[in-house]
Amino acid sequence: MTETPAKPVLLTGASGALGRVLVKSLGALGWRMVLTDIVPFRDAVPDGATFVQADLVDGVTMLRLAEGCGAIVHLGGVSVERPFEEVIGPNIRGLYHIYEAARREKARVIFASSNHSVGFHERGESLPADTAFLPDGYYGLSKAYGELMGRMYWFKHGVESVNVRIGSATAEPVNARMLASWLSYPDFSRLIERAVMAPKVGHAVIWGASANSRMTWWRDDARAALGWTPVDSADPFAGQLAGKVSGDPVEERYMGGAYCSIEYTRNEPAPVWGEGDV
Ligand code: 15L
Repeated sequence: MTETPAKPVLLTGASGALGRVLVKSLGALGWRMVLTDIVPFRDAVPDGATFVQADLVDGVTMLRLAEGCGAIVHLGGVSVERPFEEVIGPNIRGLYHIYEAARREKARVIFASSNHSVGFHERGESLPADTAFLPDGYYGLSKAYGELMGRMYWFKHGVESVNVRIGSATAEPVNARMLASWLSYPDFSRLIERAVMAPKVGHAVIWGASANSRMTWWRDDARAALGWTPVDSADPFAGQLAGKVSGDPVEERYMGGAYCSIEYTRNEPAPVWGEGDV
């Protein structure tokens, strides 16, 4: 039996695709978990876990659910590009409730950030974890704000966070972009496990991608401090996916892919970040 966390872990977004992956993998390790989501949880709830259907916007319930927890794995909220008014409640107000709960419980937050917080960086760049945020929409903007909220709670209250900028976490890669951005479910599960179990993390940023040889976009994060090394790779899919591109120049230019072209209204190409007057 591997080591388990000393206190239960609150997992938000438990009913989503990645939540269900974690419930299974962490449940199999014998972790005690409090699961929550705005929609019902339809899989079997593992021994040692309970599920409570709740809205992140309900701060009192979030405080109650976090009681006695040592870590909050926060996957909940809007997880795709949506209009501003839909994003603001779950991803900003809801996140504030999570950080307040973490402050009260002296719990660590594992925040599901996203590559879309830096999505308008060009694919030819190689970004360190402290690169400038360059969100590609309201969703990516909420993730950048979320990382900054964690930074504020770390400096002001000593609340630790691991901000995982997830690339594309799916069962298999499905297009050429994902030959770089893909994060396998097993690599994701091991990453979250290490993010909870690592003795000290401070305010850490991790690029959430597997060991893909095309993953030249992101570098220099806190994985060594966590003891996480991805082992899977999208490389075996290169033959079938290398030509699977959209033909949309905006989508193919930037790391954020299709999210960059949603409601895009520029007529001339944007300058490259950091070169010239941006
Ligand atoms: C994300 O942040 C989304 O949650 C997911 O649905 C994918 O779009 C992923 O990014 C991606 O960029 O592939």
